[in-house]
Amino acid sequence: MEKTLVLIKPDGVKRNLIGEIIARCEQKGYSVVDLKLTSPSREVLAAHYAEHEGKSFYEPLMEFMSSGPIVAITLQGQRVIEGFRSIAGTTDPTTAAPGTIRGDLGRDWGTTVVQNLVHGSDSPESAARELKIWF
Ligand code: IDP
Ligand code: MG
Repeated sequence: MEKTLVLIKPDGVKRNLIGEIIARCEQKGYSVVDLKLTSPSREVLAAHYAEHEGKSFYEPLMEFMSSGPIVAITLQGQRVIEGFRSIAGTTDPTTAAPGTIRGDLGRDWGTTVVQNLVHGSDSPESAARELKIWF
């Protein structure tokens, strides 16, 4: 069965949205098969966001992702990679569709890096790579 990495980013944990976000995954029909609250090292974050190294928002992103604990989840189900991206919504929470996690629960807080509550792997290759980094 397909698995994806979901992260509840530090903004989601600080805003006490862990339950709400997991509930949306479960209500969709996906199963949490592994879960931990973790404060990742710089090495873990650098590996996770290797594709963004050198971009203007890279350092703010690393700082943001180090600003508090993260919930890491292995989520399972048929087509869960695509399905979680769909319920998460697009990257920018201001314009993410209502009904999505980012669209309903997120907004622009005036920060350099977009704070958008969750991460979800974007392909089978990313999911395999990222799950190995976090679990
Ligand atoms: P995704 O999380 O929707 O897959 P990515 O392009 O992989 O988006 O970017 C990773 C994270 O970096 C985003 O979730 C967001 O927090 C941040 N980010 C992406 N693009 C920008 C940008 O243009 N400005 C500021 N922050 C960004
Ligand atoms: Mg991404």
